[in-house]
Amino acid sequence: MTGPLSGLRINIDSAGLKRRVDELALISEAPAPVVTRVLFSEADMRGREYVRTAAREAGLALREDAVGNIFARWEGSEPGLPAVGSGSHTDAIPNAGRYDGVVGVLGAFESLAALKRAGFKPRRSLEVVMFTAEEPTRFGLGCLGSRLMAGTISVERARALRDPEGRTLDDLRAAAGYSGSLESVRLPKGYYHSFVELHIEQGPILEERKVPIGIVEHIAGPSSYRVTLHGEGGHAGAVLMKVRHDAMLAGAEIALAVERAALESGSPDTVGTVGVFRIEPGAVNSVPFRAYLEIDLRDARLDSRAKALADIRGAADRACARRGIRMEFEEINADPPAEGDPRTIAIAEEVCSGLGLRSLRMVSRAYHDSLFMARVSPTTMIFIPCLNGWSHRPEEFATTEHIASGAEVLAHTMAQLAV
Ligand code: HGY
Ligand code: MN
Ligand code: MN
Repeated sequence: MTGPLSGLRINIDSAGLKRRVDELALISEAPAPVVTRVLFSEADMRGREYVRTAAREAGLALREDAVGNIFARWEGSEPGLPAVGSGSHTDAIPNAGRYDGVVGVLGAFESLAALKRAGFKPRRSLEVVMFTAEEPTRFGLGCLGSRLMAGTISVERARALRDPEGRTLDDLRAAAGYSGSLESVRLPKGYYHSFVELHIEQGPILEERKVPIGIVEHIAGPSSYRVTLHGEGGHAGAVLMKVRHDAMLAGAEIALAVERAALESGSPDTVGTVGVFRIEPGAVNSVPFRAYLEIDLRDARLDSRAKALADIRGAADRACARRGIRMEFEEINADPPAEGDPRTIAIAEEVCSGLGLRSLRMVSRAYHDSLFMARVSPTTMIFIPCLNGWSHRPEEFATTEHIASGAEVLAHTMAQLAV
């Protein structure tokens, strides 16, 4: 390390970090090895308690905001200065793995604990955030906590969100013990000097290239849509094919149009997924009268994402016209991509070379809370490899060595930013 940190000897307690990741994985709505922790579920609440304990063990001071973002802070010698931030999430979609988000929360706690053990004295405060609702499972919209912190979602829109049982954000956060105005979640301007999130890559590139660290210079822009299709039901034996208005088949055509539009968008980064597809009444001998789909469409560039969406909408309109189906096509979210901050990226790269670790600049195709932190602070992400690029499945895996390297790079990067 160069400059004021040259004598800093940071030792990551890799065994302790791995143990904590494995302990948190056991806090789940599903039996091991499956991890599921949906926002404000009983498992999420137990997971939050685990995070609070881990933060205290790392010697950090805790506060929580009105929607349950948890802030773990190490006050610097000049506490009035904008802080250096890090963090990620611990909520998990159904049938998830144990590393997505968790590495960036528990790993950041360990990074700060290692800096404390090394005798580092930060000028700027260092703060780790456990963001509420990074996953869209509860309300259909991801990154709710960081969107509210960054002010990229209106309080009215957040208040209008409903979960599948019709419960509101206000209902659920009150039941979880959170109060205060949603307006208070927004960060004051310039709150963070910089923000660096540690995360598994959720893709195969680092593993394929045998590179231990990725540094994110661009986060793809996510969008999602909900489609409701109204057809005509009836007896599977009695309604002849020529007179049917089968909502499920219209949905099937739309799902295939999503795949075709992503493949033909002209950009290698366009990805389209129909991850939710429900039909009613759901009886083998009854023609589906209604279908409901949710479409996830992303790209590193807005123009090719827009082209893919136009193709999908056109195909959907044609399929519904031909089949006599009424369609409601509603945008849930359509966010622009984010750029990593060049100076923060350069510091992370310099840290890697100082540690003798190869690094690779990358695009993140998954979205993260950093997508929204980049709206309010110079931001980058540190990626570590994961087995076969797998994520959002129980086979998700990252080695203890890679997790520790990620935490070590994060520690040095945050220290460089905090002096
Ligand atoms: O879907 C995503 O990209 C993130 O993992 N929630
Ligand atoms: Mn995820
Ligand atoms: Mn994640």
